[in-house]
Amino acid sequence: MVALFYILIAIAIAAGIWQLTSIFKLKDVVASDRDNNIQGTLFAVFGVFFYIGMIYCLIKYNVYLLPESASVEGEHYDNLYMITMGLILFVQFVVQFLIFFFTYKYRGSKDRKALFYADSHKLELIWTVTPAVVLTVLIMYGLYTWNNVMDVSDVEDPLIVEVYAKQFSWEARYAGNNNTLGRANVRNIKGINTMGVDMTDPNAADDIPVRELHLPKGRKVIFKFRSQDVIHSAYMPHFRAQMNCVPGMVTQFAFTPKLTTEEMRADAKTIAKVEGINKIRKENGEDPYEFDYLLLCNKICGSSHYNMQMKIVVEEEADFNKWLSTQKTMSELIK
Ligand SMILES: [Cu+2]
Repeated sequence: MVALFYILIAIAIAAGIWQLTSIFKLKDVVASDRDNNIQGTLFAVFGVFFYIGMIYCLIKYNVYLLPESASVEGEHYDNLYMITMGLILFVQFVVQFLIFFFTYKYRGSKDRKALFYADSHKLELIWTVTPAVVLTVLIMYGLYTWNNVMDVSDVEDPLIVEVYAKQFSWEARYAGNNNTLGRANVRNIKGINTMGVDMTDPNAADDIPVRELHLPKGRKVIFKFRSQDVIHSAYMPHFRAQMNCVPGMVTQFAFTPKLTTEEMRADAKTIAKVEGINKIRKENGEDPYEFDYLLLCNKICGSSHYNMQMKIVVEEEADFNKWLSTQKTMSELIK
């Protein structure tokens, strides 16, 4: 088998050398008008197929886009995405057309001579300044959006939630009545204190550990992310949020949920998506699926990475408070 492999390599090298040497014969060969016409037409036909394929994919794969943002801040993210995609597609449509069209129009011909054209300062100025201005505006809007989710210094009455990542599950902790999380360290992990909360810290007693994330609609939530072992990434696609969870440090992110789980289930795009999933599930003889917000891990963090998910329930603030009051505090759990 190995010998055959070597023979094949030797044949490939020999064929390569033979092909390379045939370049020297080309110096006396000039493409005829017939050759140029064939090549030019083929290029134009390819251009048409290129556009058909692109438009087909844009329409067909549109269903894979997420439904409307479930957070207020996510709207800016979506705007940025739509503006960027709009610009890219516009430039792409125009530039590709020009490339295909001019290649066809100015295909080789015996009667045509190339024009010597050194440069145009005016043209160069236009194609340098235009992208610079457009990119500056986009980056400024991006920075505004970034500050919106990162700078929480002037937020009134936010909800503080810790999200704790570990191989291979999520845990969360609410800051309790004082809205201040107790200190935590991986060295304090013992028994049911699975997040390593420092019980000597007075702020820790009223903290509420949970295995399902509930969020109130319309109130800004500040997430504090920690990891027990490796780098994970807390990914909440419906809220357009993602932040790395890094061992030994606390990272953060903030957003304001704007659609409850029930409202998102009634969204036309969500309904269509769920119907599509359930059709496949039915064919496989599986139970139907119901939409829920999810927290996922978006870092390949180990063999069961795919298993890292936690359900997120967004509800009206009164329902949220009712649910939170039924959960046990750290001091109730650790006596
Ligand atoms: Cu992970």
